[in-house]
Amino acid sequence: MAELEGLEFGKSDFVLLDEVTMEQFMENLKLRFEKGRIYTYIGEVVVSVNPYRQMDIYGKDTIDAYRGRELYENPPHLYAVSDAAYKAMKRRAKDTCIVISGESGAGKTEASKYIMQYIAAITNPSQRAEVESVKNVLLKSNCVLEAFGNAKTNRNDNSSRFGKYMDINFNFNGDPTGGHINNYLLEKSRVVQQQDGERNFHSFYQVLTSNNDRSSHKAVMNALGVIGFSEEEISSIYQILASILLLGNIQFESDGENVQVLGQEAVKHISELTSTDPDSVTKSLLFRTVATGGGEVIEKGHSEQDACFGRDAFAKALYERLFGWIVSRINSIIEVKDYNPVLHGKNTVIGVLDIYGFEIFDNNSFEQFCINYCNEKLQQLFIELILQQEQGEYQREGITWQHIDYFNNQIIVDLVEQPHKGIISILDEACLSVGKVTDTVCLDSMDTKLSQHPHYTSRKVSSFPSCWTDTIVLLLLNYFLSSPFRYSVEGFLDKNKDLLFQDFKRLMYNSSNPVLKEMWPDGQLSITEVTKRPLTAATLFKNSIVALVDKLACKEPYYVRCIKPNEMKSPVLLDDARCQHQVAYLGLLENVMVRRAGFAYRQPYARFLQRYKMTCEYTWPNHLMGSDREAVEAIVTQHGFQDDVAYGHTKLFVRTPRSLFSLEQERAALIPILVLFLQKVWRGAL
Ligand code: AD9
Ligand code: MG
Repeated sequence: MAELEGLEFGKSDFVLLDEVTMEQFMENLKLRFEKGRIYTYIGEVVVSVNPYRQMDIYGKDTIDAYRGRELYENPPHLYAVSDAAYKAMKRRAKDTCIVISGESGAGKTEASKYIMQYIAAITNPSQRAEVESVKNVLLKSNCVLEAFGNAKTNRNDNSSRFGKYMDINFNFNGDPTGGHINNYLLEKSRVVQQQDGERNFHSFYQVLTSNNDRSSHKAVMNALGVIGFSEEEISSIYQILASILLLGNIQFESDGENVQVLGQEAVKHISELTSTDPDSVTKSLLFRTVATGGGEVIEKGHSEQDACFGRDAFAKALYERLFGWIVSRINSIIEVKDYNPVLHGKNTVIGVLDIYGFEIFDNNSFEQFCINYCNEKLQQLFIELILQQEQGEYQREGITWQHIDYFNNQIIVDLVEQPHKGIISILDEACLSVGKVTDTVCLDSMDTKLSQHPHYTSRKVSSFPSCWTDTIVLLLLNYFLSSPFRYSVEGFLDKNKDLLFQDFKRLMYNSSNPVLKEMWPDGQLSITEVTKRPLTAATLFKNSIVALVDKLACKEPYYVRCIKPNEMKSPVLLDDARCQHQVAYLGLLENVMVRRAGFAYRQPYARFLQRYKMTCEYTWPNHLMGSDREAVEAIVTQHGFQDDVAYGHTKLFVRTPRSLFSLEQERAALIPILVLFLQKVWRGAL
């Protein structure tokens, strides 16, 4: 078992701070970071600081030290919460989930991989082949999803550009039997446009360029094979990637009346790669089929601008569908088959959520709006579940509990998602209305409907610095943030409509490549059958996040809150202001307060006794009391903090951490004496 940390490493749980202030929180965070202690608890929540260096804390020895242990038996670690989630799932048949949050580059994806590796390492001790194969697919899926869903950004060289929630299913033995991945809002605009210094998705470079990318390509090919993609499927994937690259070579030329494709070679290659007819490719790039009011179907030539828009939308959609198809193909391979609950017992689940954290750039667009809305929902769930959990535990243990107030960000969530009045509704209305509605007109409509809302303001409603352009909405999203979020509404309507001409869908559906055809089932609809009011991007995203929150809410949650220490990817710098900001918007101080408002610590009587029995004459060397609870009462009374505790049915609850702290100190002082004593006993000197 790993040694517990000494006091020189700071407090391993923020609940033990003398006072809950930002200053003390930061002091402890900094001290621990400097000493290489990147994990610290708030109760059962793990706060993790990205070390930006390889740490020797994930090996087999460490896994063994945490396996089957309680949280407080070892120094804080991801493995301890993974084990807690696993134990709850196995022993109590509870569905659990581990929610990992934090901003870009804070270490979420790395954490999710360590968690999965831990679960893989502690399961299937008998090495059954079918379980090993499920574990393999689950682990290898990360490599494939990262290749297609991650990209180098200015904040993170391996930034996930999609949200991921993975359920791992377990049988009654506690071994993985399968899983399911949900993906959220892939940032597909990156396919056609990247900010300075950023790259497209890794997958494009892996087939083309530098040594590093080439070796990753080998790993991806290997992973695809291990997961069970057929050769035909793998070559289709790379044919689609090549087609997207070639679409980027296509330009248009207009003589004022007609528009032509420049780049016939590219068209020819695309048609070969997608198994479609070259004339049909050209036609769908230049024309769109429209149904007139009288029910007639006509072909309308694109303007040069529309043709460019169509080409880009096609490239983005090809990539998005490819990504979605890869995920669903993995799902079909790892889905639990032939599970009979009567024969096999309850099928339990651990969910792991690695989703984008709050994003605040200088210029925030539709994607940031969606991502930040998602974080508001998760933040709300975090506060509700943490409190619910506390209250539930007190109730179960028969302890009286004083309800404490907390900020409920429902008001902000409502501002975004409420039917008719919320921002998404107003956006949708603008997208679906006939006639020319611009981003600015839509902003006017928001101003009219929302100007009275305490968390909404815009240029029309307040006065802002002149450097902020006309099309600015300012939303005071998130209570914890000292500075407000600004979004530029420019491009909101186009991104929300997410229009792709039906002609492209039909083109792909008519491909003679069955893999490609499968990705475009909606291509079989004729233009008159196509719904005139498709769900918008924001509404689809909202629906998926509501479903996600419902999924999480019915599970026992465990949290990992990741902090990015600095912008330079430095292993030695903890930037005070940057970290304070994250501590604030993750609501960590509030989390500590909630935890302390009740009983900061609780332990089953037997565990408490085991740990502290040597500090009391009635329990050491022999336990002279009747029950474990009575023995614990003797320890508490001898140390004089009987007014600071409550006795539950199975656990002792300690209100202020200081009581436990002094007990810990006494224990730490006694251990060397006891070791000496025991050595003497062993040597026969006593
Ligand atoms: V984003 O929202 O997807 O842009 P993440 O996922 O929060 O972001 P990621 O896990 O990708 O961040 O971590 C960023 C980089 O930090 C990694 O590529 C590693 O180089 C580094 N990192 C993060 N966690 C660890 C760790 N526990 N040990 C060593 C780490 N390096
Ligand atoms: Mg990530």
